[in-house]
Amino acid sequence: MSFNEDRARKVIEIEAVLNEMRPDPEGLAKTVMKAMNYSLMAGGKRLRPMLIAETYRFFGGEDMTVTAPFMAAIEMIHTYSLIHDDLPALDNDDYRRGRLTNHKVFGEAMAILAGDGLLNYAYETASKAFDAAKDYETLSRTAKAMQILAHKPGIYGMIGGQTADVELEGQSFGQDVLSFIHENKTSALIECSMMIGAVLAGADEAQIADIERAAKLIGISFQVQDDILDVTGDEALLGKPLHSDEKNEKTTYVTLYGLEGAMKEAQRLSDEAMAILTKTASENDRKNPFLFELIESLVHRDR
Ligand code: GRG
Repeated sequence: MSFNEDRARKVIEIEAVLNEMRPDPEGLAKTVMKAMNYSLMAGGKRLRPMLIAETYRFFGGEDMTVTAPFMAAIEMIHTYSLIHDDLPALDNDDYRRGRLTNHKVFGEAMAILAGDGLLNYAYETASKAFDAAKDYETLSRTAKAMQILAHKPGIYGMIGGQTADVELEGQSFGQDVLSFIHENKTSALIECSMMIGAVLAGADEAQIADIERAAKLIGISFQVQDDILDVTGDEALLGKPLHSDEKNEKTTYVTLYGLEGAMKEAQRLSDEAMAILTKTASENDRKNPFLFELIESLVHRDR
């Protein structure tokens, strides 16, 4: 099976998990649940749940019932961030994942609630992992994974990065501020995903620290490529309009380094991440070729 076929099969498996764990619209609050499902089930690369599963496999994890609640939870958190990011008060975008944005379909108030609902339901969903845990060791790993899931998307992670991004819109700034924004706004969820996969598989502290460093680099490389695609991408493939950064007067890797400089930087960051993972793999006799191919594919992605 080719890498692309394997990846497509894994996306289908992740969507089955999401379908099972998403809310079932009912009662007087059913509109918010429909709005949550509208964006959650709208496609997307499913990168973050895939990174949980593949990092778990990298460290020898085999029982996918352990990872499933966290895989659904991280995609819910990611989807909430996209819904809120598209709102008129933030990027004010009309299309996402090839569909009208949440507020365009359900109205602004319901889109805010759908984002809030996904964020909260993510933790309700992840906490189901405690019910499935069969022994003390799994309970303890689940507790550690919950701590990471609480920390990385919050004020010391994604929300922190988004705060700087919003506050500095329209201003020019340098590499240090841009790094802060990317390391938090984008890398934090990639770190969260890979660290949760490692923790659930029983990785030790040194291995988790290695994964955190590699994931940070992968996240920044991913964001650099996002900046590039916002200028050079294909709207139909991306499922959202181009030139959103220019419209919002954002400083990006492309505005700072030019297109060619940004492309080189994306590859350099990804290579550095791969070197850490290769070292971790050889020192600990670990392997997962799919994880390496997935990371390499992100630098060359067109969506
Ligand atoms: C609370 C008002 C409020 C806002 C918070 C934190 C936040 C909203 C937004 C930041 C999220 C954001 C847009 C980060 C950029 C990361 C990024 C490149 C997202 C796109 O991820 P992909 O390409 O998307 O994996 P798909 O659709 O494939 O899942």
